[in-house]
Amino acid sequence: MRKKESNIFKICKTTVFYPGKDFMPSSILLINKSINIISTIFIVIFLGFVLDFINAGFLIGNFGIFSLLVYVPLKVYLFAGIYGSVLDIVYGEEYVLGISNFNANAKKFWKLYCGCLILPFILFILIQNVSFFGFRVRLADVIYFSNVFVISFFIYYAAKIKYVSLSKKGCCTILDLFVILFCLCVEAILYFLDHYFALYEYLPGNFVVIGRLYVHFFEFIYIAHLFCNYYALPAGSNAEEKELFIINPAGGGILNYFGSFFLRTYPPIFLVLKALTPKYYRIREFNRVMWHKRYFKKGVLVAITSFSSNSPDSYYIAKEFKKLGAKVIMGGPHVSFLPREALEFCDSVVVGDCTSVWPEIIRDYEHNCLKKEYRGVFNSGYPLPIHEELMKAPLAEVKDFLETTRGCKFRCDFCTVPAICGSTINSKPISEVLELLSRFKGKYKLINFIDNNIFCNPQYAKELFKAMPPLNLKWVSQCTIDIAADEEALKLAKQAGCIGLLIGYEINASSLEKDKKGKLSLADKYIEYTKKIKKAGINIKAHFIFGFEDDNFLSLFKLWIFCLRINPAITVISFLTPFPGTKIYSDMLGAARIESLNWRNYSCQNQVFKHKNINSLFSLFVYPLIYVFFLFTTSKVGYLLVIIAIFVLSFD
Ligand code: B12
Repeated sequence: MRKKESNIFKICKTTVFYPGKDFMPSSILLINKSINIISTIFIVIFLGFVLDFINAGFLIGNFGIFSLLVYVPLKVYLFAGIYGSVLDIVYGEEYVLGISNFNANAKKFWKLYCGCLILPFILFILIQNVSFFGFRVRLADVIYFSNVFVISFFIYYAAKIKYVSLSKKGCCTILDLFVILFCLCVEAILYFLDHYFALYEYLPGNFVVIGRLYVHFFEFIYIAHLFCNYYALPAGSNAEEKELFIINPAGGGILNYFGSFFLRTYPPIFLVLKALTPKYYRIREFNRVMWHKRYFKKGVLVAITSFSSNSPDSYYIAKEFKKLGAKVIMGGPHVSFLPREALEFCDSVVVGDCTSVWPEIIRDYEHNCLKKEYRGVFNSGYPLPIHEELMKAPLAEVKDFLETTRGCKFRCDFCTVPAICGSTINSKPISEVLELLSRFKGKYKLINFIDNNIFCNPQYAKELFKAMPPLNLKWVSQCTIDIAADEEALKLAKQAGCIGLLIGYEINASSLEKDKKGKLSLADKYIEYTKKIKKAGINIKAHFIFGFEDDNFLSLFKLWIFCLRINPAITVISFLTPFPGTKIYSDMLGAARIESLNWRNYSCQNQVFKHKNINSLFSLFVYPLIYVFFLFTTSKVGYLLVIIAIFVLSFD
């Protein structure tokens, strides 16, 4: 006869220890889901940490109680935005926490958090001179308790909604309560360790503060789940709906990986696909996200854009979606040259431009007859639907897809553009460019043209520059240095608002690469042309490449001296990378010189091929130092960063 089990044990049995129908008890799943969500909003935790850090480390010390005038509004914005966005994520309204919906949510819920954050401070002012067990309450304590207060207020607010109460059966298991209490305790312990035993003096970078914030937000999301599971699904979200997931996975290489979250621009391809996809598709965008398995979904169409350095992430995501039965299409400058490799992971590949084939792909998808490969016409110009989409899409998205020409007059053997665009140079109708730019007038101070080379069609460029002054826009773009040979073009560019050009110098005047034809043969004129561009009042972001045939550490030193003479606004030194589709890729492959085909390393920051003078292991450790050394010692921005660093470090 089985022994009569006590209540607690029964509950634990059902919720934790004994596998019921679903192996994983709801709480464990909830913990897992909450960790998933929290890591997609890591940027907010980081912002919360920076806010607390600046407040505790600077504002309070210098402005005392007045620091609250800065701290509280920012904290309200952060919590209100998080609160609303967690609800969005839990309901499936949004998959990813985007800045746009974050702002919208902050506006929606700020009053709620204004109340709960101000209350503790009023209390503080009242109990200023009171001490508890010999501890005098300090402002920092109040800041901490305000966080706990937020959680408790969140519970009250959610419980206030009649539909749901903690006591409702199945709403909250013992384990859930244990998880919440456990987190609150961990938070309290971390707080006291931090504040009363100065743990931060032992641990670098205040891990304790960010750890405490992480736990704090975890609680937040965990409780959000507990309540939201019982809300009715919002109107309008139906399962029949056709969904298109557009994904731009994070790039490879440390700089690119974190750059992907903080600095990444809005991928132009997203706007192209949105313009060409029928409006009855619900489109979900994944650009600046740390990918998580909770994003995988069956029954959807998935479009993944990949260049070499993010292709391993792209392949992993494609494979997992395909396993679920979703249909996966890939495209971009990497898979266009290695379609067979991509087809091992996805259903279809678009080689070249998708504008001419995407409507056919949608049709084939809806008739369940997708082909393995779709050959788009490379560089197929600027179809009107895309311009129309750009004319109505949010400026925050369009600003990263301002393109006047596509293609380049040079055919450098390390660049993919000649293979992507062929010898044709496509110029967008100037009327369309001006119409689009007029949307930015008075709204954006600075815009960026993504042209590979804004001076690839000099006639067109000068005509455009002549028409731009009335827009009163400042702009930057990529350009080849031969613009300096055309005084008129340089003057017109400046009058049109050009303040900076990214110029691919690639080599210095003493490099043997200059004997090759093309833009590198201009190397002897680099100093003269640089002076002309600077004299025209245009800043230079100088890009150099290390790793050419005869490069060695002496040539690197000469390159450094050359950069000092150029003294651009920013110096960027990349490592020669044989991208698929480039001449050096096929040459090196043919000569069996490629050492690594781990595409993550194809981010211009790693040596992936054998070099007679440079050892790849050596460059692995030295390249980041070379990158920073060249930036800090040869460029104006570098000098500024050094001064700021000295200023901040001299603060202690
Ligand atoms: C704008 C641009 C950028 C922008 C934004 C790129 C983005 N997509 O988010 C910024 C400045 C951020 C950037 C950064 C880098 N870039 Co860049 N960039 C370009 C540039 C000039 C234009 C790309 C673009 O957006 N064109 C407009 C859109 C509409 O066209 P598209 O992206 O080319 O896509 C077309 C087709 O490929 C296809 N397609 C593309 N994706 C998909 C997806 C699907 C599902 C389908 C069906 C079709 C499809 O259809 C599109 C048009 O119809 C290209 C050069 C070029 N002309 O292609 C280099 C280029 C893509 N960049 C390149 C590189 C190497 C980089 C960096 C690694 C450089 C570095 N050192 O850091 C970084 C990577 C940063 C990161 N993301 O992590 C290389 C890529 C080579 C490779 N095989 O990987 C290129 C080709 C330049 C070159 N000279 O070789 N870049």
